[in-house]
Amino acid sequence: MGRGRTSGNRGFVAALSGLAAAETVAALLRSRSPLDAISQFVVDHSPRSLVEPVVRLLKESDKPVIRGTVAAAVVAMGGALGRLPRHTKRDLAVVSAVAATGWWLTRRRATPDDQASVATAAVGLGAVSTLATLRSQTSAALPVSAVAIAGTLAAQWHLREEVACVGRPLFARNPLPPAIDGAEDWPGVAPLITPVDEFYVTDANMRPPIIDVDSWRLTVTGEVANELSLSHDDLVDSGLVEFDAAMVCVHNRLGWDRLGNGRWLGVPLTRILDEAAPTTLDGHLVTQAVDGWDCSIPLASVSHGYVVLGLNGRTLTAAHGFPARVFVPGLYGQYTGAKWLTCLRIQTAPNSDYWHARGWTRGPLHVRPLSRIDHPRRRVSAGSVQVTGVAWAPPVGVRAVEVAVDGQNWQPAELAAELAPAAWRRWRVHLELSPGVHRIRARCTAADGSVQDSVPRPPFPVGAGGHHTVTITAR
Ligand SMILES: Nc1nc2c(c(=O)[nH]1)N[C@H]1C(S)=C(S)[C@@H](COP(=O)(O)O)O[C@H]1N2
Ligand SMILES: [Mo]
Repeated sequence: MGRGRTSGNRGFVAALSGLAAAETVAALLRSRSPLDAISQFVVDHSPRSLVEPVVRLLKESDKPVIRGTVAAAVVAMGGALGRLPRHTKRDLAVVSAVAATGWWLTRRRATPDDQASVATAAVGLGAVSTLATLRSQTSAALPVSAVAIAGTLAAQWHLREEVACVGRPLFARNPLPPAIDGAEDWPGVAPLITPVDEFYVTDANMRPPIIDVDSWRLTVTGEVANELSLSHDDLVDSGLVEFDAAMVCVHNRLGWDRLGNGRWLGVPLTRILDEAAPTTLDGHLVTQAVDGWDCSIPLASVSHGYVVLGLNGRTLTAAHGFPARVFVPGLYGQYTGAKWLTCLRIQTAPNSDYWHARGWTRGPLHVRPLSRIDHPRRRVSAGSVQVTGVAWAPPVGVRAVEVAVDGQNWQPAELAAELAPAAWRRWRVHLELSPGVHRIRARCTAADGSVQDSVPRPPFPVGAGGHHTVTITAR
């Protein structure tokens, strides 16, 4: 009994310490850790039928949960191994197999600046093997576990700081006037420009790749007459254009905030493509990230797109694609271009994109007009109530928003000034609400006359549909 528990703990402690050592070393080397690499493998190999419910259930906390689950599984495996009778050769074989797998996984999707991951894997998993064979006693388990957990938390904290980094100021050739739409004092409505730290983050990466901007180049290649290799300074010096536009994730559900309205800084794609001189006109532009993630856009759809370098007056943060990304306003996020961009390739044949390979339709998938009720969401005092929200229909813009209470007729909402057709538009309506429970719905009409779809539907396969509806108790 006592012996069993002791050796069980030995396995736990060995696995925990190995993982912690790997996390800590990876954070110090600013590299991908084996834990992230295993989690990334899980993400990349999850079928769409699993991804959709996970995104729906966990929202923004999906990655910590995946990482935590993988860590728990590794530690549980260690515990199980430790529980078996001692057998040095077998333990060595198992630990070497785990190390080899970890080493292989850390090299998957590796970035040019990420070669240290090899060292990380070796060091981290070397620690596992050492610790696994250590004849650790129960009394040693507690302090070792404590140190392991502290190391891991410190490493996570270190990387969080890195990801949250605020960019340096960037300036546009055509600075826009201050973003004001007259809705500044409307209650509860989202800000006109979404602050960077509130701007949703969606990607298929466990962590943003860390990129050395001095050696970073954007190459333009494929079916072009002039191949290009542009540095960050080349792009900045070519004159940045400022533009306002909403970016929307196809996973955004009714009432969710998986979209943001940004004031972006970028170089028009047409300017770059004109210089490269494509030799085909009906080809595809493959936008590729440093880690191989890709998304292609038919050349016919890129005319109002940008290579974006900045958001809200500063360089992009790591989470939002530093140093550069492609953004074509009006296309859903997963069809709009790669963050952490490194290559633009013109092809005649379509590409098998990351999401296309996982069962999503081939792009371009256009953002469907939608409106969201921001305020109130639950309770109000009965009487006169201001209902506020945002509506979007990029790139054409919002023509009208209407609201219906308790299944009655649609009534027009007041629209705030339009910042840009591709931006979101704030709206409000004054209602008289009697005490009781009320259901309020909103719908948007785009400038091209298309009306928000009334049929409720999930994000797959063309983006969410239906009317955002809130149930309000007025007292
Ligand atoms: N390299 C890369 N680019 C990417 C993605 C990704 O997973 N990898 N996700 C796309 C998706 S699904 C969306 S919604 C937007 C999100 O951009 P944001 O995180 O800056 O809001 O980036 C797009 N670009
Ligand atoms: Mo997305």
